[in-house]
Amino acid sequence: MRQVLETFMQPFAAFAKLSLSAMTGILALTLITACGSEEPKSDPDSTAIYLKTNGAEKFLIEDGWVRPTSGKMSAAYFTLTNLGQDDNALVSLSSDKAKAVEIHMSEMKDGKSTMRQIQQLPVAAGESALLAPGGLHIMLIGLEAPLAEGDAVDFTALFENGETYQFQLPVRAATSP
Ligand SMILES: [Cu+2]
Repeated sequence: MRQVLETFMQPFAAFAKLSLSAMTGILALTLITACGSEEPKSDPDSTAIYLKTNGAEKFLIEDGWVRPTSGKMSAAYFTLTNLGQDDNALVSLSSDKAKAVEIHMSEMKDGKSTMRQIQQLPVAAGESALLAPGGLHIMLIGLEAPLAEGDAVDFTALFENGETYQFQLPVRAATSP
């Protein structure tokens, strides 16, 4: 009788073992999911983009955005910080969404807002350049298609030292005019 009972119990013991390991797996999955929700990507306030060379952070782009438009021109704004040890300058930009991308400066002239192209944007080591409405901005000229909120624009930036970086900015309405 004892022999029979042991044989009978064996499958239950195996089942108990299996379900314990399955539960451990479920617990691990839950932890991964919980950690995943803390990634900066899902945080709408986190807009820091690090431009790296061989793993070293060289530039930081913060609060970047592109103005939505149904026309052929738009502007991009961000704060660019030079994290490197050497002075540098943003020399040129390009984007697959626009025929030309220029660095511009807005100015008031005789009571009128005008803008002019500037050849390069210097950023000293440890310093930041602020691009914002009414001042420095990145001009997108000859847009291939309208830019709507929720879209994203890819840029390639060339710096004075010959390094190029790629980054993406979201299209969104201005938070301040
Ligand atoms: Cu402009």
